[in-house]
Amino acid sequence: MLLGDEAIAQAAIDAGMSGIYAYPGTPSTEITEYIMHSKEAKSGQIRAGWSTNEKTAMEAALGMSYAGKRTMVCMKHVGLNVAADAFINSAITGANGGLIVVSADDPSMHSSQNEQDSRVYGKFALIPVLEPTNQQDAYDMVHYGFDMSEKLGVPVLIRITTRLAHSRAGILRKPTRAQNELHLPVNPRQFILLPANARRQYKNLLNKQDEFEKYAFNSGFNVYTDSNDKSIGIITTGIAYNYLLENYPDRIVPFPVLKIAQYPIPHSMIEEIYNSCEKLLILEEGYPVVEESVKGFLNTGKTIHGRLDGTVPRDGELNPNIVAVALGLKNTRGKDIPSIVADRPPSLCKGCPHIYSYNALNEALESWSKGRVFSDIGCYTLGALEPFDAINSCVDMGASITMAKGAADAGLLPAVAVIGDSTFTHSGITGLIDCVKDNSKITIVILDNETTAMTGGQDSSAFGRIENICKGVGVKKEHIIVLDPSPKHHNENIAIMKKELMYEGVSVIIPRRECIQTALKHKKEHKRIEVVQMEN
Ligand SMILES: Cc1ncc(C[n+]2csc(CCOP(=O)(O)OP(=O)(O)O)c2C)c(N)n1
Ligand code: SF4
Repeated sequence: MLLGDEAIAQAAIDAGMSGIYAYPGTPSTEITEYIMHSKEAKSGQIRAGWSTNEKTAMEAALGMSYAGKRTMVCMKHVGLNVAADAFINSAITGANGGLIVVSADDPSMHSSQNEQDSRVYGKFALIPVLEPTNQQDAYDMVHYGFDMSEKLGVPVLIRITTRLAHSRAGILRKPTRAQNELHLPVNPRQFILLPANARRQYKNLLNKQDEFEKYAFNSGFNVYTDSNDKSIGIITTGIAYNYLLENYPDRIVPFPVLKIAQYPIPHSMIEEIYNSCEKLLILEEGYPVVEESVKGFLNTGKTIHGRLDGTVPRDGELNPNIVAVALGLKNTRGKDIPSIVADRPPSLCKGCPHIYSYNALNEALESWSKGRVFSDIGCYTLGALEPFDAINSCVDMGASITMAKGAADAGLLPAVAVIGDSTFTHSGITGLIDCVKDNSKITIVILDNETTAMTGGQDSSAFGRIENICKGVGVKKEHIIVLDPSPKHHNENIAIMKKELMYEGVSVIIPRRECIQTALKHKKEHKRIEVVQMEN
């Protein structure tokens, strides 16, 4: 019984993958964690670990593919924005060893800033996309994806969504196979994207598009199931297929159904269902990608229902009930939530070091008007909520420092950036270099809880090195100040913050105390080791 994420991870191990690169992000994190904890990774047969961000992960995976080995790179959907430069260009260089990119989308934004649909990125890069319907598909598609990547010489994108990543099913495994031997690309110039080569490589990619579609037609992942009642034809993508089946107790849908799980969409399959049915209903998790493309190439006036005409809500994830309503079936929504169940907004853990940093910062800023604290993404984003009401922005990883810089350039003084230690290395450092170059008048607070807490406590790339990094990029030594964010240092911390807020240059304050949750975990591990040692 494996989570969708775990099924992908186990498949990668079984399929002879040599290395996985990733930056954590819900709902993709468990793929890498599963492989990191595997015996293959622990014995050094598979390279597994966290990268500093999604772009470095994507590039390292491309390097491993260049060297002829199978590799995977995993991220949440917004991570693909960070990796996009390398990702799009990897379609042009092509792959040597099998290269799979897994992007985990989060429709309904359970833990994300947006609900972008990674299938669009696949189309943009012009590479094959696989979208599992269930956990077994996810497992099988990794094997298939590595083979396709090696045969066609391109990276393959696997797009999953939250419910698939985080629900379990029984998996039938395939026999394990050996890893590839080290072998360099046959064409030694394919990875050199100088214009003359890039033009050739791009034409190669364009010439492969028909073959990609043939693969999608023949793989068996896209399935057309006919039925006598042609009053409506239903197209589903990914997990939406399950939501459709759940509406029929015997799992037999009385209408023709086209299940799409591999792209580019085979046009002939779409034409078949379109031509044989009176109208279509398109059910897809995320953007109306298939709907728009069907409307685009089969615009002969038949009704096509889906997200664009409001039959299915334009935003948010699907569920069996939304599908029931779209089909005019009985509304299967359960009972209303009883009023005794109160909404519980997320909050910082009791004793979290971020609490004391915000308490001090709020007091230090009392003599200035509100609206000058640019924050970032991590547990500390909860400083936006009551009782703190301490921050004024959260846009994308790294944006705190650069937005504060822009605001300071515009004359908002003091301008403050608040960023976590992992987010700082992910994409804050480059912004800091801009600030140093311009001697921007900003105060940067790097909340160092010595972990990547929000995604479950992964190691932070700059552990023990933040001051040196700041010094190394040119922040003046006397304006790099480490604090202990605890109540007993409250007044002292306010005084230091006030002083740095007055400084007309780049100032970095580093409140440092370990996250309560990882501290507890480390304490338990320590105890366990002591018990084992005593028993021995
Ligand atoms: C581009 C991108 N990648 C990954 C994530 C997922 N994510 C959200 S916050 C975060 C890191 C938080 O770590 P840190 O900055 O140290 O703050 P903490 O949670 O420890 O307070 C990650 C990986 C994301 N939102 N965006
Ligand atoms: S997990 Fe750690 S950083 Fe996040 S709120 Fe809890 S104590 Fe704070």
